Amino acid sequence: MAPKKNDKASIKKDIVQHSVETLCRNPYNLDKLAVYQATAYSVRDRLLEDWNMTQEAIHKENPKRCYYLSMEFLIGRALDNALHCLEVKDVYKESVKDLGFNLEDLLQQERDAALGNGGLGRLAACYMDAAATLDYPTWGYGLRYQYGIFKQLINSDGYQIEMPDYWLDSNGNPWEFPRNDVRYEVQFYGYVATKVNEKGESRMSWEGGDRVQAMAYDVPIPGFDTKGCGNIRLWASKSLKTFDFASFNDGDYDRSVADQKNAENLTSVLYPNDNHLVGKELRLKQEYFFVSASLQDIIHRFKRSNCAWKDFPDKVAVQLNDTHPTLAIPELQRILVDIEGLDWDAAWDIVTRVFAFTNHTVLPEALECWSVPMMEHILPRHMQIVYDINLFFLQKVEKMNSDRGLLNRVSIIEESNPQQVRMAYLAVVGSHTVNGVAALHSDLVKTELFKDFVSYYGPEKFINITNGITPRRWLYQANPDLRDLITETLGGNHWVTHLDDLKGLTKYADDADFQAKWMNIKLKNKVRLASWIKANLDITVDPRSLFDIQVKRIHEYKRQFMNILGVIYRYKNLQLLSAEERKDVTPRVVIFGGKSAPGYYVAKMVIKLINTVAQVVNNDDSIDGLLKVVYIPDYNVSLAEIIVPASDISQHISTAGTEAAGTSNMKFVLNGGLILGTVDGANIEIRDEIGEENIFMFGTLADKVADIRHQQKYHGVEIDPNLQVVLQSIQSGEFGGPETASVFGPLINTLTYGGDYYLISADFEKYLDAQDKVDETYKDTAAWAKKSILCTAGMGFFSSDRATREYADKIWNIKPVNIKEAAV
Ligand code: H53
Repeated sequence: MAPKKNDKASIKKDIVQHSVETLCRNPYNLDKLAVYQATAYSVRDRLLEDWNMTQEAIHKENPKRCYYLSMEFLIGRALDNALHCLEVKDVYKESVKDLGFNLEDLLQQERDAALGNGGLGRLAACYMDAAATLDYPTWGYGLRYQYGIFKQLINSDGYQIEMPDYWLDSNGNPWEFPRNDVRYEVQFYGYVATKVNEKGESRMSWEGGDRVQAMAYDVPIPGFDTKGCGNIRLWASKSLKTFDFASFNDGDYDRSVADQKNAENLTSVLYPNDNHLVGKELRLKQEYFFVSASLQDIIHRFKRSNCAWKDFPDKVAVQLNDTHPTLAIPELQRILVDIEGLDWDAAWDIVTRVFAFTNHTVLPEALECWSVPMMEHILPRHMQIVYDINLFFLQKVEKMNSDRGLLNRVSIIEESNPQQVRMAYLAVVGSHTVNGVAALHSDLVKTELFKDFVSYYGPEKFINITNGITPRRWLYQANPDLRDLITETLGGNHWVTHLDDLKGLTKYADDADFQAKWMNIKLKNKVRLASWIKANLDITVDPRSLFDIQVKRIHEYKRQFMNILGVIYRYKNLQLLSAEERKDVTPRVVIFGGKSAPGYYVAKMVIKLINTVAQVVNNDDSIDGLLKVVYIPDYNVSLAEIIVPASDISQHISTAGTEAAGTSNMKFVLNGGLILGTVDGANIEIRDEIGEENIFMFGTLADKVADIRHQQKYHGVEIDPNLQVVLQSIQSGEFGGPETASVFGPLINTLTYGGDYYLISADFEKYLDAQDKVDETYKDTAAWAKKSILCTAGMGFFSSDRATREYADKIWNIKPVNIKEAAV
């Protein structure tokens, strides 16, 4: 087949053809949605050529491959990204214009693929982008949820309301290829029997129970400046049993389709918790369904290459994105021992050379533990295998050190009632390498979370790979004006795939002309966001104000509560100022966004407080518009693309030692936004790269947090005097009246009676000081511009290309595939 041409006439012809032949629409009566879809199909055709070529190249070369197993991929929209990666955006813009449409309008028709909660899922998407760009033989595996992360509405009382995200609505999804021929059976429940195989050996066998089917859907992931195109294979659950005619004929219509519905429910919804375990049976089934289908597929591909099992680790690397896919460890052991007939030790040697595990959190509430009775019920054979893995591991530990306390501490089984399987420990024992996601976090992983494992295995098994973000989506696509200025200044777009090139901007940091251009672009991006806010929320904000943004999941450890308490403090101070004094005030727009887990009461109260404060502040004419508060509902990837380029300051203010890395911090700084942040996660490395004079850092250090908590436990919390004033104003009903004030009682109690676990009071004064410094610095436009330029210039290290290369070299041991050569 002749390759698709990228001239205007061919593109227009393709779009019209898809309108008629794929969508069955009359070309003279097309709406935006139809033209978006036809355009998407035409782009998909072009991507498909690269996809096929890449897969063929990998097939021919048959190198070692890596599989990235992640329960979440927060991809966002695909069309704009594909147009940029294929470098055809301009010609497409003109083509659809000729057809009477505006490309930017069409892009808005696409629904986000929001198959993730937050940082972990977005990181997976950034790594797939980098792997495709770097031509690595890497595939992602995930689940094709019918409902992505819920849609968030904010009601008129300021509360979060959740609505289902049925993203695969009747319009279909042009960005996936259903693979009707790629299906596997997945088993649940049942019992374990002993069977004699053809060699006369006695083997365990998992019998009975229920079975569902996993069907593959492939999502192409375009690379940049390459013919390569990556792939994420998502599994959907289907029923193995077709329509039940007996029930149907009996008139029991519900029952006739019940099996089908039950099976399909398995991959119906994404669990909406970020950094928090829920422990529901359906979630455990999702996790097993996911790893079972993925491993069957990986093994099927491996077997086609006619290699022996002993070569499996030389052909296959599997990265576990957090503990969610950890059942892959006992599952591979089961396949090798029960089905393939390997002896236990040979199988375990293979398993432990295949898997590697990324830890993304040290928060106790996020560490997955599954109850033993539940696991025994759903996965009886796996439970036995986990017991055996644990037994052999503990025997080895005991040989080295017979301290009973140690055995208890490292046991994969927690001796609680009921017993629990500690998934993170299983992941450590079954993997050859464990990595944290930022330097401080990896340190805490070694010295606290897995301390005993480090003394058993030695420190080499535990490494750090600091997270990275893709510059394609997060600068090249989201900030076209800055992209063009950088490209013009650096003399080409080599930087898009070699982000260290941004260093070249350093020499323009003091150049007044360059500063003016730079700040003008920032202003333009702020105008764009201000227009969005006006159009969608009917709030007027002045783009010349300082834009101060905190957008991320709402969680106590991220301390959005501290931010809004600081806003109240600012508001009360403004009220006290004379007209003369006000002239000296830097006007601010404080912008929040983010979803709370539906069952997370305290986080939902924080949202309510922010909206209640916004209501009062935004309607108070006496403060001369010097402060505005905006809550952007339904924060998602597409909104981030508008929000991130518009920040002057963004806040990353987690209690030290709680945010593993953070990745939105990187996105803001890459776009010339300064950070107000704590000494936590990747903020620290960002400071090291851009220079401490270009970041506002404050707060208790991680190694002091435990002491303060201890102090508070025995001596109570000493509430900061400024904070006291703020809390009193909430309690007195200044925000929302006396009835609303009582609603905030439980929230305020988290600081007082609760023991202020996240150290808001302890950090409050330093936080306010840092905010003062921000205000002062912003008054000097040239100094600010210089900092902003140096921020972007220093961000080379945080490219997902660097991070993915580190995974490839230090963990996966894979090399890029030569796609161009294979294509000839
Ligand atoms: O993973 C991000 C980190 C971030 C961390 C986040 C995360 C989740 O989004 C969900 C579960 C989990 O264990 C960790 O909170 O700090 O940047 C990617 O590594």
